[in-house]
Amino acid sequence: MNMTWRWYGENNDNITLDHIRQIPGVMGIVWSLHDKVAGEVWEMERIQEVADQITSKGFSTAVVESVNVHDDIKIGLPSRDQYIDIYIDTIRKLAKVGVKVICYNFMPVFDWTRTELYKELPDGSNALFYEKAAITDDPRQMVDRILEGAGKFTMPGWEPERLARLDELFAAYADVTEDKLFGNLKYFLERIIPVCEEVDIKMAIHPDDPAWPIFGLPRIVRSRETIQRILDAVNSPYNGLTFCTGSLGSNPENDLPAMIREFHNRIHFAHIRNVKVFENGDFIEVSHRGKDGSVDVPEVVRAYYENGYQGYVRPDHGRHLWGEEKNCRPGYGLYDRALGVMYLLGVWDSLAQGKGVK
Ligand code: CS2
Ligand code: MN
Repeated sequence: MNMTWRWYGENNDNITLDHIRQIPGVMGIVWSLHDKVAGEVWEMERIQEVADQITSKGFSTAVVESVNVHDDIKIGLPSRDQYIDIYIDTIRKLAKVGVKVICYNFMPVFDWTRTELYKELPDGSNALFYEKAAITDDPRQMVDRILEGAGKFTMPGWEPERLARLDELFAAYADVTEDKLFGNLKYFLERIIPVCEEVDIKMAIHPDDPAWPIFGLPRIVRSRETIQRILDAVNSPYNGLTFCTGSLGSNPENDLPAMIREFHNRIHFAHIRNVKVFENGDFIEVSHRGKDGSVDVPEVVRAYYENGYQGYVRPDHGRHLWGEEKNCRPGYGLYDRALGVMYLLGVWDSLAQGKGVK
């Protein structure tokens, strides 16, 4: 288990590399060029600059999250080829600074979707919340609420310029069915995976969050069956997964430890977080501790441990604690994620010492 931490870059995150150095066990930084919108060229100098910042503090640069996929690729427009060429160019450049895994998603229009960013938990902390009944037919309401809550930071997938064109985007996806979206993913993978094999970078698709279709948009990475279909579409270890227990765990039908046991050879990046799913299907993000939510986190870690998992791991979203929501990124505060690292390593270390932690 190679522990990492997602960092948004200098002047783009309230947490610094020096803070991260003080969290025990973190070996690598999960990074990106966050000012780049999907389809933009990543200049080598910019890549090198961030990679140098990271390595100068003793961290590995091995994981990039995300290189976002342009909507034209997901929609399957003729212009997709030019955007795939740019994607390939970025893959090749990232290989030069030691990148081994690229996390990406193939969700139409939105990345993760929530109805509230600061929902209070019984202990007085607050966290990202999804209320099924608050998702109406009109996504505009939700978008405005999220953008307002994000404060000074631009969140990946929630770029205001892009979301200003919401109607246009929805219209472009109008005839993109689940099968068509899957076909477009396959087309994309067939072009990029040979390059990944050549430069030794593993692609790791992130599941849809939440794990069901919303606003009539298809979602194709949401269950055991849909994941199997993607892995089979291009059957190479370089076509792999980011296994996010928070995203997949939003649907209690997903048996997460069983899926890890089944797919571990193709999991290159593990996002571990906990969600509490209510009977009506609403869910809220909670601490990483298994007992606090619906995800059996110790069993998740055990499934990795027992399969000799050596890939990258990070705590995913955390709650906002001790008032930090005033200046941190939603879901990406310091405290709960640091507690998460320690919890995950605690479970792992106990297993490694043969003590079992049922
Ligand atoms: C994050 C995602 O919320 C999450 O689980 O890990 O937003 C993730 O960064 C993207 O979907 C990857 O492209
Ligand atoms: Mn995730």
